[in-house]
Amino acid sequence: TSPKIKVDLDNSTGVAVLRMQSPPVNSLSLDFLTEFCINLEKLEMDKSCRGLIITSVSTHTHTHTDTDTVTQSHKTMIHTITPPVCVVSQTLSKVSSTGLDIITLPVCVCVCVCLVSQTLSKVFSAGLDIMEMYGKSPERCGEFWKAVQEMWLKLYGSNMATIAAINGSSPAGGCLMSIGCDYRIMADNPRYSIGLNETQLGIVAPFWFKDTLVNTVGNRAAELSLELGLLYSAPDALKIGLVDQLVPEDQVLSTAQDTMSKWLAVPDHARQITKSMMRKQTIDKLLSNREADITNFVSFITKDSIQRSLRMYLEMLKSRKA
Ligand code: CO8
Repeated sequence: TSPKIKVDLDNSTGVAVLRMQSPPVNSLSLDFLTEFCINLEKLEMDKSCRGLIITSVSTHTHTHTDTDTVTQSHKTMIHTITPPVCVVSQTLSKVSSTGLDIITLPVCVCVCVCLVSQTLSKVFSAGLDIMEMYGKSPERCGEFWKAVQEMWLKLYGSNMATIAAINGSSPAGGCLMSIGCDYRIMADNPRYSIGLNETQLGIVAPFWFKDTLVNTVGNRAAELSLELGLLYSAPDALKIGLVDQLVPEDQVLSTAQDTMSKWLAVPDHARQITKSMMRKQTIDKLLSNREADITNFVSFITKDSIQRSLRMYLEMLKSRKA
């Protein structure tokens, strides 16, 4: 199977970019989480790596040639074109760079290479893979949950400076991954949402999800957000401090790179000790309750009523599509 994660470490800056590339929605399956943790561990041990940016991308390459009038699918595509690799007709590039009065575009000829697939470009991560929690044996559920814990422990406790470059929706486990980082930059697109929406699925975010959210947005916002299972649009997420900054979609990664240089200007040891001082208590709480947390998860998720909730949620996802 092809890798679900691609890591590029720039030795001159000491910054690694980890791209999630598991279509259609970067859901966190056991395989994905295992690969994620292996990559994180490698970077953690590599003394030349000081900063980590996590983002979503697909290697899907879309080549398109057309002589027709611009259609809806062209419009969608234009949004996802990454400028450096986009070769388009004069008219099209002009219009797309001015922010898009594309409805009035005339007949055009275009040849474009999209770096980001249409499905994946809308999603940072859809969170835990629901199929890993539905109809699985208790043993398998336990193994899966251990991998979820491991992902969070490694990320939340990382010595690297970590930035989430959130270039799409990021519900539930995707949000957990984002708030596990030191800083969050999200695409300024009101269609993208982020939050811990577990209650909407009829399940309960565990205490360490809750603790991470409280540490990020404070008790009251966390309480509202968890009880109602709220998914915040990017602008609303900024308002409550769930993300730190919004930037135009095509600048998410470059802003993360710029921001990272500020984080890396702080001496590593001072930043790391401070980070540990802020996060250690939360991490220790899970470390000392790890087995009990796995047992809780397994007995909760395998309950008939919870399985029914998950089935209904999956059906809702499918029907929404239809
Ligand atoms: N897991 C598995 N499959 C998924 C998931 C997921 N989390 N999300 C989407 N999919 C599937 C869809 O069913 C669909 O499958 P198919 O193509 O076979 O119909 C495919 O991925 C594409 O999905 P969409 O068509 O919905 O794609 P969109 O681009 O329209 O939307 C979204 C993308 C916004 C990400 C949307 O898919 C969505 O909202 N997904 C659900 C996200 C969600 O609610 N995740 C919660 C997971 S639970 C979790 O992370 C924490 C659980 C903590 C457990 C605690 C228990 C004690």
